[in-house]
Amino acid sequence: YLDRDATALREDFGARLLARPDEIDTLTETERAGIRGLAYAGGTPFGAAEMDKLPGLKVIANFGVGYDAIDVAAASARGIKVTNTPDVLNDDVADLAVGLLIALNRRFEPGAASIRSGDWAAKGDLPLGRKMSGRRIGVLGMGRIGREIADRLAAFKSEIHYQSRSPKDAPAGWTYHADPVELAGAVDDLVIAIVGGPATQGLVNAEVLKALGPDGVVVNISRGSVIDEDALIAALTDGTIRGAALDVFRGEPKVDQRLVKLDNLYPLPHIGSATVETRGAMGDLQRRNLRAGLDGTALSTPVN
Ligand code: 8YV
Repeated sequence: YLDRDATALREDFGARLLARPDEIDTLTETERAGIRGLAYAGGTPFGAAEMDKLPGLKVIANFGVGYDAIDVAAASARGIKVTNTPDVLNDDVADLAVGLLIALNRRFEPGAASIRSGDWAAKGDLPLGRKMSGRRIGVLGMGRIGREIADRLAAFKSEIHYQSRSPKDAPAGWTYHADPVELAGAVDDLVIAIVGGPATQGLVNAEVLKALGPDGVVVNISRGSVIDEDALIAALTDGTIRGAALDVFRGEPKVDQRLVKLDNLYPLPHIGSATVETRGAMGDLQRRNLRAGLDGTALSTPVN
């Protein structure tokens, strides 16, 4: 949160900050009964057990487009509205995905490291990178963010391939694939932009990585759960694929130390939406939803 958003939640809604859902247990029964709205942020699961501790809860306003941490079915069963913050972050997340593809193919991190270590002067130039413009790119998940990524990559002269539940109304020349293995087999690099949650758990597995092949790189800006991280570690270690850039991790913010040690991994700490502009827009939308949920008026961006 920006300071102004935390302040607005406190001052306009009388909100108090709980660092984690289990801190609900530190509240008195009267305090818990008085809570009608929840401004939620982060990936800690929030399910039926947590909801049952807050009998007056009317609305959970998630700070983020992905609401896989929240058990929406449990909320619906209790008459609790859930909202999210779609669209306002599409540009930032898509920018990051394209930036990561360029960083991997043009070897930004090894380049910067060779200057910092003095290796450039001492040992000379680094091995060459790969041309990014014109690479065939597979976008896994053609939702709002996937579409922004593909539009940007089309401007980089990429051939666009995608996989989603059904073919989209996409520009001529974009190719739909029915499954992730077929998609990976048809492209040079793979960008993951699909929703998290049980339905996509481990979707990018050893078979998909093998189909991508030894010249391919993977970028993930969606949820760590979508990649089978053990399979990814193996593929990065044995050269099944060339590299990966991840903004999201299974069990984040803790990151598997086997991954961290790999020099063909470019890791970022979940910063897809982390700009002043976008976090401000997310905060505004979250508070609009929170207010509407409390007042019982129309929600801007309802989930259930
Ligand atoms: C986070 C995100 O919500 O929108 C999403 O789904 O993953 C991010 O924008 C943000 O980091 C706040 O937790």
